[in-house]
Amino acid sequence: MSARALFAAIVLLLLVSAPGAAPTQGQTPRVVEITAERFEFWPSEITVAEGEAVELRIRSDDTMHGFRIVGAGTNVLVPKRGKGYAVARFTGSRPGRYTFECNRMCGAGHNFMRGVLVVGAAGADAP
Ligand SMILES: [Cu+2]
Repeated sequence: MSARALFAAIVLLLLVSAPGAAPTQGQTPRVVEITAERFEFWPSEITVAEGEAVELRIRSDDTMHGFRIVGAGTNVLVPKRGKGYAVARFTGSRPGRYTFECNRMCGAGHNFMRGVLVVGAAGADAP
C-alpha cells in the first residue's frame, strides 16, 4: 500500500468514525415546540427535510407524558405542566414516516396519543 493510499484510508476512517463531528450541513438543529395534552400531541404532524436535524421540545399542558419515536430509539419523559420540557433530537436520515407516541399511561385515550414525523426527500416539498 502506498503512503498516499494509507493516508486516504486513515482520513476515511476518521470521517466515518467521528460521532457527530460533522453535523449535516453544519447547522444547529431547528427547534420544534410540541405540546402534549390528554390525549394528543400538537402539532401531531411534523415535517422534516431529509438530512435535517431537529430538536423537539415537548411540554405538557397537564400530566406527565412519555414521548417515544418508534424505531428511532428515542424515549423521553415529559414532565407535568409547569415543570419544564423534554428534549428529543431527531435527524431525518432517510425519507419516510416515523410514528411518535406517548408511552406513559396517562388515561383512557392514552393509546391514541400519537403523531408522525414526516421526512421528505431532499428538494421535495412534503404536502
Ligand atoms: Cu399517555
